[in-house]
Amino acid sequence: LEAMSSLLVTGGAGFIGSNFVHYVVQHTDHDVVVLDSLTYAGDEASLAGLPADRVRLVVGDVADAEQVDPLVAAADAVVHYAAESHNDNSLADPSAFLQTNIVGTYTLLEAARKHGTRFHHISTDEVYGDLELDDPEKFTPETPYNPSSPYSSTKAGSDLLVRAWVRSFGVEATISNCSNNYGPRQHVEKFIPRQITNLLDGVRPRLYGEGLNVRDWIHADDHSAAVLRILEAGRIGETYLIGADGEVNNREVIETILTEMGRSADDFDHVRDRPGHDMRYAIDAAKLREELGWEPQFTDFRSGLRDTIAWYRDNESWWRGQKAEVEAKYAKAGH
Ligand code: NAD
Ligand code: TDX
Repeated sequence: LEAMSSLLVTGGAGFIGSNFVHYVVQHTDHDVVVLDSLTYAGDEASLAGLPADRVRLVVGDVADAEQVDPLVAAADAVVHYAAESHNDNSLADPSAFLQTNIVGTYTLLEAARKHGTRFHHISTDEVYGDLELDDPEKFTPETPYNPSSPYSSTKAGSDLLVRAWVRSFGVEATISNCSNNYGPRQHVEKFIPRQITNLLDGVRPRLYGEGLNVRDWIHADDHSAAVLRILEAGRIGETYLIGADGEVNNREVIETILTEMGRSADDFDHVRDRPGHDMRYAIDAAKLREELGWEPQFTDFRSGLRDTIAWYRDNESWWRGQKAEVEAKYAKAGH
């Protein structure tokens, strides 16, 4: 990737995609075109304050070949974040997950093939299934795929399409599988923002089951830095795992949020567990660290959470409109 390139960022009005766009504007000379259909999870407000001469939003669907084709043709690289991203939604109705995650990725790959455009595919550690709490091994790029949910199975399918388009058609693609992200602008349906905004509303946090499930938390900015390194120096056809050794169980996350917000650590409720709930994710990021020299900057989870809490406190107008509908959906599912 040259120093002043034009990036097509799909899903750039969502959580991780918008953090990537902000990061690119701050840390590089690249221009960005965001392609985003502004589903319930996308918000133009997440791109507010960015320079209009460097960032342009195109509202459109990644599965719409006619719209995708000229955008991919004009880009130096595609960074593909757009997806249906929430496990609980995929359990309630998987159809949009197949359409966006599978058909959308296929549509972009076909355009990248036609125009010879560099392609980076954003994926998740959930494609590997889950680990036992006491398993000494973490996920590596060699771990066999074994997804559990409709969401993770469609992400796994999209990864396999990318691999096949590299091998069969010579598409210049890379893949990254990242662990759980946290930070500003995450939809309030997700675990950490849901609990923070519940507490701001005077509602007790909601822990699924016993809450011993472990997630490997990484700040969204560390994810963005890793993706930029892969765009600059990653080897075509390779898969890089992104993670910052941030394993914490859900109960400890809730306790940390509670104490950071001045509440007693046991001031939460246990609610119905998620069907098929993955026990533990853990990433071995040795390849990314050793080959590309990436290191995480946010290594203190409590202080990263404190900043995230402050962001939600200061930006109620960003999340308020999401909250009632999300909680109504959760009430229906017993969560
Ligand atoms: P998000 O739900 O916050 O954002 C998704 C964005 O994609 C939204 O702006 C939405 O409007 C857009 N979108 C959805 N369908 C679209 C379509 N058909 N056409 C165009 N745009 C569409 O998701 P996120 O948490 O930011 O995740 C972004 C990517 O990162 C996803 O591919 C996800 O699988 C991956 N990922 C997420 C995490 C995590 O912890 N959240 C971890 C690893 C990987
Ligand atoms: O209210 C809750 N209480 C609770 O205990 C919610 C919403 C979640 N949970 C639990 C379920 C999970 O063990 O917290 C953990 C995190 O839940 P989510 O935020 O839904 O994330 P997860 O299912 O782990 O998936 C996330 O990380 C990987 C992203 O949503 C995916 O897009 C990404 O691929």
